[in-house]
Amino acid sequence: MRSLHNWGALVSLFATLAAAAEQLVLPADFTPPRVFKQSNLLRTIDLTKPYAREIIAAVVENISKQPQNEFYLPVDKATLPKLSYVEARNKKGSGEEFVVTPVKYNDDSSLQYYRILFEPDVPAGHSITLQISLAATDILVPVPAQVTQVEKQFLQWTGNQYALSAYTTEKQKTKLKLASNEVPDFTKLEPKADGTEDPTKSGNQFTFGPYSVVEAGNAGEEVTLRFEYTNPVIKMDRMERLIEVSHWGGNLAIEERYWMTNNGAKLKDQFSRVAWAATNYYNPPTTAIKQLTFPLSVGAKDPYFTDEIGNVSTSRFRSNMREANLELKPRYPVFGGWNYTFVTGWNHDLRDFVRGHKNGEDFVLKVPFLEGPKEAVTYKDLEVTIVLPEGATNVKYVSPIPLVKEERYLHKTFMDTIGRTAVKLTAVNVVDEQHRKELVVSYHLPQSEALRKPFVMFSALMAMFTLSWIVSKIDLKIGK
Ligand SMILES: *[C@@H]1O[C@H](CO)[C@@H](O)[C@H](O)[C@H]1NC(C)=O
Ligand SMILES: *[C@@H]1O[C@H](CO)[C@@H](O)[C@H](O)[C@H]1NC(C)=O
Ligand SMILES: CC(=O)N[C@H]1CO[C@H](CO)[C@@H](O)[C@@H]1O
Repeated sequence: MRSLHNWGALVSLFATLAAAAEQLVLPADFTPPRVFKQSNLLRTIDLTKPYAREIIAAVVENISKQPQNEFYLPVDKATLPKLSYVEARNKKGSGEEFVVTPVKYNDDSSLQYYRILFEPDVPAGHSITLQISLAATDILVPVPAQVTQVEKQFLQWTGNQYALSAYTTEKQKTKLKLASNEVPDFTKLEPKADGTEDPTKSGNQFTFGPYSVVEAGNAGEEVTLRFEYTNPVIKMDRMERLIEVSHWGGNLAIEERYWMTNNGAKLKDQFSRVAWAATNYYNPPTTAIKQLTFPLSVGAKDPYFTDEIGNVSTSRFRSNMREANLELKPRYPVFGGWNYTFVTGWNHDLRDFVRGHKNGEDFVLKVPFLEGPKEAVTYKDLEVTIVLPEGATNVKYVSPIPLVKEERYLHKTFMDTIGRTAVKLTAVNVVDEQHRKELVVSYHLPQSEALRKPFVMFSALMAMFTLSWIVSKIDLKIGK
C-alpha cells in the first residue's frame, strides 16, 4: 500500500469541515438587514435535464457604513424540500467558495433563507461578483400527465418572473435553456417599456427581461413554459450503496440496490409489444428507460446485475486501461409510471483507493460518494454505507455532498468476532451532477487488528482439526 505524505493537510481539512457544519438559528421575526443592493443580476435556469439547475450571477454592493459579510438568499418554503444543493462563490478574483448555511427561524414563513458568508468582509462602498448555484428536483411536471406509447412527452416548468432577493435589484434578466425547441405553451408577459415582447425566444432559449429596479421580496408574476422532453425522467426513489473495505482480502467491494421509477408522463393504454418491436427497428428516441450505462472507475472487475427474477443476462461490461463501462438493460422497457428494482455490484483492488500512513496503522479511503449511470437521473433517498475492517477506530469522513443523517454501527458477517465498523450516510434529492465526487474516510486500524481475521480463521481450522482428530481416536466399533 502506498503511503500518504500530506497527512497534516488532511487533519486540518477535517477540522474546517466540523466548523462549517454548525447550524444557524435566528429569531422568528428575522428580516435580512438591507445592507446590500444588486446593481446587476443574471439568472440562468437550465432545464435540459429532468431537474432544474439555476445559476445567479450578481454584482453585490455594500450600501451600509460598515464592512459586511452576511448575505441572505430567500427560498420559497415549497422549494426547500426539493433542493439538492446551494453553493456560492466569488466569481472574480480567486473564485473561492463561500460557506452556505440554511437558516432556522420561523417555520410558518413562506420564505426561508440561506446565509452566505463572505470571506473576507466586503468593505463599505465596495462590491463583489457573487455566483450562486443551486439545483432542485421534482420541479418539472409532465403535461399531459398521460401519453400513449407513440405520443410525445412534454414537461412543464413553473417559476417566477424575477429572481427572489432580500435586496433591491437595479437591473436583471432571466434566461431559460430548455431541453428542446418545441415549446407549445409559455407565459407571455406585458411587452417591455420599449415595446419588445417578453419573453424573447431564440431556439431553445427564452429570456425574461431585462427589468429595471425591483424591490426586495418582489418575485413578479408566475411564469410557465411547456416543452418537449424526449428522454425518460429517471428517478431513483431509493438507492443503497454499500462500500466494503477488506484489508485482509485486499479488496474493495461495491454493491448498489436501486428502486427506479420513470417519473415522466404515464403510459396511457396497454403496452403494445408489436408497436415497441416496430420502433426498435429504427431505434427512435424513447421516453421509456431501455438502458443505463455506468462508467465505473478503471480497474472495476467481477460485475453482476440481478433483479427480482434473478441474473439479468442482457448486461455488457467493457473494461480496459482507460475505462470500465457497465451497460445494464432492464428486463423490460420502463415506461412512465413504471418501476424497476435491481442490484448491481463489482470489485476493485483496495490499493487503488486506500493509502496508509507510514506508521502502518492509519489509513485514508478515497472513493466516489456515488457513481451511477451517465444518463440524467435524480435520487430521492440515497444511503451510502462504508464498512471498514473489524477493530477500525477513530473514523472521520468528509462528504462531498450535504447529508441529512449519519449513523454508526457494527456490521457483523461470517467469521467476524466483534463486528466491523460501519458508517451509514444519508442524503436526499441528489442529482447526477454529483456523481463521482469523492468521499474521504480516515480510520485507525491497529496492526494487532489486521491479524484478527487470519487468527480467527486459523483458530477455527485448528478447532476443527482437533475435533476430527479426537473423533478419529474414539473407538466407535461395537464389541471387539
Ligand atoms: C448468475 O451469474 C453468475 C455469474 O455470471 C453465476 O455465477 C451465477 O451462478 C448466476 N446465478 C443464477 C441464479 O443464475
Ligand atoms: C412504484 O414505486 C413507487 C414508490 O416506491 C410506488 O409509490 C408506486 O406505487 C410504484 N408503482 C407501481 C406501478 O408499482
Ligand atoms: C459608507 C459608504 O461608503 N457607503 C457606500 C456603500 O456603497 C454604496 C454603493 O457603492 C455607496 O453609495 C455608499 O456611499
